[in-house]
Amino acid sequence: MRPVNPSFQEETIAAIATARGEAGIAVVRLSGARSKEIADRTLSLTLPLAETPARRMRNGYLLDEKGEALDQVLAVWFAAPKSYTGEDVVEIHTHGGTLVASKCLELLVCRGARLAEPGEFTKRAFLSGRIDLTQAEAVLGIIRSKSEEALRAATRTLRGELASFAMDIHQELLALSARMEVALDFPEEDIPLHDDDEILQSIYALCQSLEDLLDRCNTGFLLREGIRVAIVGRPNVGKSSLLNALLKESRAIVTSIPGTTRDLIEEVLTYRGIPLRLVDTAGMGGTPSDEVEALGIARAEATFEKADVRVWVVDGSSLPDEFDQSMSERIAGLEHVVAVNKADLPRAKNAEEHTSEELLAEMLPGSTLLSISAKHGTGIDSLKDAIVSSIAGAGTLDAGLNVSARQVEEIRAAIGSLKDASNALSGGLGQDAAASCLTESRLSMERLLGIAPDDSLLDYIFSQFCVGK
Ligand SMILES: Nc1nc2c(ncn2[C@@H]2O[C@H](COP(=O)(O)OP(=O)(O)OP(=O)(O)O)[C@@H](O)[C@H]2O)c(=O)[nH]1
Ligand SMILES: [Mg+2]
Repeated sequence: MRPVNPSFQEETIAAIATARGEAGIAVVRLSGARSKEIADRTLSLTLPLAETPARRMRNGYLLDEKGEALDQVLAVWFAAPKSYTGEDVVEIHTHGGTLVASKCLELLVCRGARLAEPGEFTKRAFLSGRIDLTQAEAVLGIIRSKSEEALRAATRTLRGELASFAMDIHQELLALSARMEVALDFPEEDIPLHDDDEILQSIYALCQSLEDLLDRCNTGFLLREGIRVAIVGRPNVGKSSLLNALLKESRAIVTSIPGTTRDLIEEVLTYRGIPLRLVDTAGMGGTPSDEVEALGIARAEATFEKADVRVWVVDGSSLPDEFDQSMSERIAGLEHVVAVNKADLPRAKNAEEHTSEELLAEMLPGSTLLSISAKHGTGIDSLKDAIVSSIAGAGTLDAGLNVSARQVEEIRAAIGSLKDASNALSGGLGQDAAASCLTESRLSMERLLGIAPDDSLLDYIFSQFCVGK
C-alpha cells in the first residue's frame, strides 16, 4: 500500500515486548538488518543465530559487559520479509522480572541497537507493506480490548474485514468520480454528461454501504467501550434492587423510603463478553425534598439522555399514572427496555380489569416489556439479553468491527461529503460541485485506509502504542 522506504532498515531497534513486573519470562525484541549480529554479540548460544535456520529456538546465555553470564535465555530469529515488521526480527526470551529484561535491552543498545519508540515495530510492519493502516490500528484495538467480544471485533479488523469493505467503497467512489470528471474535463470530446438521477442513485447506494459500515464500527465501539445502561424510573420502584440483582451483590442501598438513591451509582457487568456500564439513578418525577435530591434528579436526567439504552423500571403493583404516560412518550423514540418490577406481588388492575403491564404495553406499542422481580432475582437474564439486543439486534454483534475513533470520524466525514454531493445535484448546483464533494469523500476513505498518509497522521497513530509493539 505504501512503498518500502529503502533507508528505513538502517537502524536496528530494540524493546521489551512484554509487560513490566514479575512473570515467568520476558521477551526482548530486535528488528532491523543488524538484529542477528547484535544478538550474537550479546548472547552466547549453542550456535550463533547467524548459523541457525530462521524460526528455530537456541538455548544459551545473556552476557554482561565483561562477558559473564547474566541469565539463561532462549533466542529465535525470523527472516525478512516473513516477520512481524517485515525486517529481520530476533526475539530473546529472558527470565521474567524487570531487571533482567532491562539489562538485556541495555546490552543490546550498547552493541548497536536503538531503543524503539512506541509502536515502532507496528509502524515498520506498515511501512514495509506487511499490514495496512486499518490493520495496524486493529493491533492497538487488540491490545486495549477488555472483553472477549471486543477482542473478536478487533481480530476481524486485523484480518482485513474493514480494509476490504472500505476498499470496495473507495473503488466505487473512484469509478463514479472518473465517470463524471471525464465528461466535465474533456467537453471537446463530446462525452455525454451522465444523467443526474443516475448519479444520485449511485451516491445513494454508496451512502447506504457506508452507513452499514458505520453501524458495524459503532457496534465494535460499544463492544470495546461498553454499553451505557441507565436504570431509570420514579422513586421506590426498585431501581437499586435491580442494580443489585444484575450484579448479584448488595452494591446499592435499598430501603422502602422513596428518594433513597441520591447520586449516580456506576458498576460494570460483563455479559456474554460485552461490558454493560450500569448506572443506577435517583428516582425521577417526584418533588425533591431538598437540594441534594434535586441535584441527584438532574444527574439522573443527564444520564437518561446520554445512555445507549435506558431500562425503565416500573412498579407493576400500582397502576400507571400521568408520570408514566409522559415518560412513555419521552422514551418511545430512544433505545429502551421496560422492566415491570415486583412481579412477586399481585399486578394492579384498573376498573376494566386491565393489568398495569397491559396498560404499559398499550402506551408503548412495539417496546420490549419484561416482567421481573428484582427482589427475588427473576427475569434478570432475559433483561440482560434484551439490553444487549436492543443495541446490537440479533446477530449483528458478530459483524462488529473494532476501529479507532479516528477511523469512525473518517467514515462519518465520507458520508457527510456524499450527502453534500447529493444535495448539490438535487439543488441544481451542477455536476462540477457534486464531483468536488465526491473527491472529499474519497479523500476521507483514503485517510481511513492509509493510502498515502502524511507523517503527522502516522506519528499520531503510532504514538498511541506501547513501546515494544
Ligand atoms: N415485593 C417486591 N419489592 C421490591 C422489589 N424490588 C424492590 N422492592 C422493594 O421496593 C422498595 C424500594 O426499592 P429500591 O430498590 O430502593 O427502589 P429505588 O427505585 O432504587 O428507590 P429510590 O432510590 O428511592 O428511587 C424496597 O423496599 C425494596 O425491597 C420486588 O421485586 N418485589
Ligand atoms: Mg435507589
